[in-house]
Amino acid sequence: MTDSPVLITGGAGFIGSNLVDALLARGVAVRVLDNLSTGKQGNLPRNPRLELIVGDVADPGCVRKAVRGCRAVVHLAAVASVQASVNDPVGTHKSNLIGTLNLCEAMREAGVHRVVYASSAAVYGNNGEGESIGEDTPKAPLTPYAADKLASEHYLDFYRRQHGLEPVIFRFFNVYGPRQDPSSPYSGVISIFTERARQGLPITVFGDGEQTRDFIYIGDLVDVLVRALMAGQVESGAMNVGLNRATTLNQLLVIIQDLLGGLPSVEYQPARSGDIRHSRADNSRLLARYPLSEPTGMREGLAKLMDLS
Ligand code: NAD
Ligand code: UD2
Repeated sequence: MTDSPVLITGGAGFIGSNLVDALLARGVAVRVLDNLSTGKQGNLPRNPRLELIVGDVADPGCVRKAVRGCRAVVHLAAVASVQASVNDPVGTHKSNLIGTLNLCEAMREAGVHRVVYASSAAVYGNNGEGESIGEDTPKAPLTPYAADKLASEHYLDFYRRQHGLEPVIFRFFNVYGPRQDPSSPYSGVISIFTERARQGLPITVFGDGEQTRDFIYIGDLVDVLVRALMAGQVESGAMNVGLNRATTLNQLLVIIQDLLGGLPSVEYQPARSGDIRHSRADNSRLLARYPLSEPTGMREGLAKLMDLS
């Protein structure tokens, strides 16, 4: 194995910092490029094999410097909040699309081929609701965030055809686990519920709590990301990353209550406008390529997240 680092853009964030830990544990050197907008230096371990470049993917010079000498890239840097993209489409576009283009150009120049990309189930909008959503479901990017994710997929595919890039495009469903930031009302529901439950603060459910999501534990996601980085060959086309399992918010709350031995008050408010009722990944393409032997169950994942296992 060469000693050149894997570059993780957005490596100081929730998913990125968990991936950093996994790669370092496997003896892989890591370079992180992060502007620390939502990521934190404190998410990263002190390790001589880890280098942090504080900089912006929207800055081509900075991306060029970060890519130089790397063996592969995992591109996670983005403004991950859909609401932020609705409030500031131009500002978030610089991170979420221009950042991807800068990376493609820098990789082409440096002769780096492999890039694992974090797209999102948001590209499907409300299509496929109630079914398990396959990759060929018509796309309906309803927000600037989703439009930039889908456009990034297309640009990566252009660089694959034109310049020999090897993109692995993953559409993440709902990821949860340690270091997911609960501080915004639009943070992942599990990070909000568990944080509030532990602090004894009231919990708000938008709607009747019977909406479902396909939650995947960060450890399982990271495992897939590492395998995609190391894979000999990759195929074109995007892959859903989810477990094809539906969990209601009410079921989540029961498990959290069970694990903590109680729950603060739970208030049901009207559903958020535009909220998706059911979201579940058809993950057959993923499983054919990266089988998940025993994905983490909800109870086990929530226990790990709350440090109870
Ligand atoms: P996060 O906010 O914790 O991580 C994003 C990281 O990117 C942060 O460290 C942030 O500081 C950094 N960043 C943002 N803009 C940047 C820029 N212009 N230049 C450099 N760094 C920048 O969010 P996350 O949940 O870890 O998300 C990681 C990726 O996965 C994102 O691309 C997100 O859109 C995607 N995703 C996440 C989920 C999920 O459930 N968490 C679902 C679908 C897709
Ligand atoms: C996820 C992504 C979003 C986008 C979308 C695409 C996260 C955090 N969000 O949104 O970026 O990709 O998928 O489909 O990954 N809820 C409550 N109480 C709370 C918070 C949330 O009831 O305090 C509800 C919320 O209304 C929704 C469900 O919980 O019905 C899940 O919300 P979420 O923001 O975790 O995830 P989602 O799927 O809406």
